[in-house]
Amino acid sequence: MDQSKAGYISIVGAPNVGKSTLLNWLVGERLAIVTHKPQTTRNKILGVRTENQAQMIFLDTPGIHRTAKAKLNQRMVKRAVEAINEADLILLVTDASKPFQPDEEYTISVLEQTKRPIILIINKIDLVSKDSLLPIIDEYNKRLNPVEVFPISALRGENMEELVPKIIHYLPPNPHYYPDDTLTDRPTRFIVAEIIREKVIQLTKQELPYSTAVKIESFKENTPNGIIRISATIFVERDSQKGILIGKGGAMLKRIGQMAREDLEHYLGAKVFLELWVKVSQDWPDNERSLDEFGY
Ligand SMILES: Nc1nc2c(ncn2[C@@H]2O[C@H](COP(=O)(O)OP(=O)(O)OP(=O)(O)O)[C@@H](O)[C@H]2O)c(=O)[nH]1
Ligand SMILES: [Mg+2]
Repeated sequence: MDQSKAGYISIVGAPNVGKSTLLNWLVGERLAIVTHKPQTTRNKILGVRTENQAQMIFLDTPGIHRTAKAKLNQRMVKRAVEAINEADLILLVTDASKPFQPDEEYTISVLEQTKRPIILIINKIDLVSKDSLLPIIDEYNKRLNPVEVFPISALRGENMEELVPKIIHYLPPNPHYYPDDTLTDRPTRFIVAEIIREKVIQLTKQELPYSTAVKIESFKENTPNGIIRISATIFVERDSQKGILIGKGGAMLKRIGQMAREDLEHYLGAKVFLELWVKVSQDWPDNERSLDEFGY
């Protein structure tokens, strides 16, 4: 019989490179929200995949970035650095379609301090030609000495099946840490709040995506008609943002609610009644107590 293996695999990289898309593919469920805007993920999100004797415990992380702007950003980067230190194996994700960015330079400088094995994932190869990959591989080989290099498309699932056996190869011998049918340690309420936040990010512009946090006020499952009743508050930083989020005659909030409800019904497999509120929490991204309250 094969030996039991288990380990933590941290998915790290600059913002917007496709870390959450990769996590969702690896676990076969949508655990992390995905948007076209950078700095979408704010927490460490654990996703478990168990294949026979091997248990892979993935940690999706916020994009590593330099701006020390708000306390929220500092906490986000701290979470990612923690995940690097907790990992048995690191999946470093980079975006092949973009020129080398300062945030990637910063990510490399953080990773230079770790002795843990790194698999370099060059993502979004569907957007580029093959020969543009060589300079990227060269640059990373010089700096970090990755144990493997994988050009993939997380969006299209290209080259991804080969990745899983490689990950298993680098896992240490360990008993499984979680029951084999575990998917995540995040409660349903967390994913529900994130799905609502995803819609806010997708539908709003400028600084608003970065100024919103979602808190689930109530989640009632066992109603007589089988409808799940969810009440949530979307927090913004300033009064002026509240008006924009609600929109003319409530149009924007209604669209957010509609899109979120459709997704939630799909995710929860039940009819959903969703009630949304908007409140101002003055400058919350810089307020430690608010960050604690919102789970950051
Ligand atoms: N074309 C293409 N787009 C991709 C691929 N993988 C991810 N994307 C897109 O890239 C954007 C960012 O993806 P995410 O998975 O949210 O990226 P992330 O690294 O988790 O971003 P943060 O959480 O903000 O750090 C989304 O619009 C994805 O659909 C890919 O392989 N090809
Ligand atoms: Mg993400």
